[in-house]
Amino acid sequence: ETTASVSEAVNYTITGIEPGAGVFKAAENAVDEYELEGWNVQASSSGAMATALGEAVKNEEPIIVTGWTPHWKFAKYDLKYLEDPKGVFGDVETINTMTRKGFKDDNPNAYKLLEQFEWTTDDMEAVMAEIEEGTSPAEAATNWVEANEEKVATWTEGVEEGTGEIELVYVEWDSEISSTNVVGKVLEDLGYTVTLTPLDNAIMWQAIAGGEADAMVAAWLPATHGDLYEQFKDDIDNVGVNLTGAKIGLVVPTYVDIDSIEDLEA
Ligand code: PBE
Repeated sequence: ETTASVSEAVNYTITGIEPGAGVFKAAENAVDEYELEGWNVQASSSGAMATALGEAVKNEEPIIVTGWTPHWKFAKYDLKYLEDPKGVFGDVETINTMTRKGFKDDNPNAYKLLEQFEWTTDDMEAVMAEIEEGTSPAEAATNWVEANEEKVATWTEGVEEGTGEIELVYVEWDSEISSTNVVGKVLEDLGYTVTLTPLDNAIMWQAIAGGEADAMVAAWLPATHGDLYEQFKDDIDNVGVNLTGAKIGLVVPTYVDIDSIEDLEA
């Protein structure tokens, strides 16, 4: 397979996800930066992208998707990131926790839990894999919390039980479905009534900055959500890192015979 045939076979299309996602915007920047004239980043959803990827792998057809780590797809399929010599997709990142201003004073114990919440890509991928196999997010979160008592104990250390309502906002990306459900479960076990509200990316940030929601654990920095962080940082409380080793980029099955975004043909 020549590189031209890969470009042609995918119809000069990158299979994207929700247009509000950082990785979608970065893919559009990559089309500009690498001068991929005639290429299109197709708006879709995280679920539909995963379905399209699964179909392509089943038929051994070329496909290029907007991808990210942590994600179950790397365990399920043989995939690779395309090299990005221009650095459009940024480097290895962290996922961060943000609350509305004032949440710390209103709810010091829940805040402390959020401050102490930190896990690994393996932890997150374990929850994601169970959801991918058909377990509901709430149940997968409960199972993970029960199987990881020691780690959860480091998050709840010195945290007193509480009451009242806490609203967590998130986007329905596989990674954030997992993290938000796990944190929600731990807060529930501490006595809180927790609501999980899925939103579009920009609206999630806005909800925290405007004080309409309490917290989120879904901020990918410095690059993926860098624009939103700049826009809202003065009006939110940056609690800190909850995961290191996150990454975004263009992802292809290993049988696709190109290695770099530079191999794509205009
Ligand atoms: N993602 C998953 C998000 C952040 C988490 C990589 C799809 C994004 O691109 O904004």
